[in-house]
Amino acid sequence: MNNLLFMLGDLKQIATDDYVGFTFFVGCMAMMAASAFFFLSMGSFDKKWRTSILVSGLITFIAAVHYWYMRDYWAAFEESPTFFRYVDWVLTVPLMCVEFYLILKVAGAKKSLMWRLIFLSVVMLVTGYFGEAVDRDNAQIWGLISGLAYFVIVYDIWLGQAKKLAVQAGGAVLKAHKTLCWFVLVGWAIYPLGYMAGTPGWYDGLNGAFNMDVIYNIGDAVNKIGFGLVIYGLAVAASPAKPTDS
Ligand SMILES: *C/C=C(C)/C=C/C=C(C)/C=C/C1=C(C)CCCC1(C)C
Repeated sequence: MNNLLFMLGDLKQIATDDYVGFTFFVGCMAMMAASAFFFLSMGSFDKKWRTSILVSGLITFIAAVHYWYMRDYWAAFEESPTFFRYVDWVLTVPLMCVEFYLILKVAGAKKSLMWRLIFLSVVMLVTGYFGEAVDRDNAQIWGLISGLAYFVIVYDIWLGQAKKLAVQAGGAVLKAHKTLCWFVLVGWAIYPLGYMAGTPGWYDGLNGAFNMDVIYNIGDAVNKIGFGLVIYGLAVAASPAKPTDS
């Protein structure tokens, strides 16, 4: 923790063969660019979509700030910035749950749905953190509990209450909901792969062929920016065309 505070704001060089550091750097840029895009596009949408777009921008912006620090941390120590990583996730993943709620509000989604998803996501992340940082010897047990919370989220949005609301809403909302569901099922599944690459007892035999941070960085770019673009697409599809658009 002392090291952590010591190096903040320090600018370090990225070695040309440091591909992990490179993905932190590119990730940071991509998150910044996406944030600018979402924030600047907000004004052009119908009022009811602005909060959703704002949240998309907040997700990538929070990630951009964390990537800034993670990039530095990696450059200084060549060590996984696990602490920053999980602080980032514990802020941004609940915001992704809020996105589900926001788009389903038109069909009468209740706050309880949002809190349920947020709670599950926090359980998923806190147990993951324990396996990765606190109690690595039991990484498999923590990973299993985390995975269970993940499955409940997947169930809720694909088949549970959220799904019913999406069907009620129909049209562009249903379509966007479906796409977000795919992101959670396939895009989020990237993370347990990273976890297994970074904790003992899974595919140790491959001897570091996969780098946990690279996998996480790819997952973040796909999911955070992808999620935001789905919401953006929904806002475009569901906003009445202005006369000047023709
Ligand atoms: C923007 C960040 C996102 C969308 C992060 C998502 C993270 C996960 C879905 C992590 C899931 C994990 C498991 C399902 C089991 C192993 C431990 C985790 C935390 C890596």
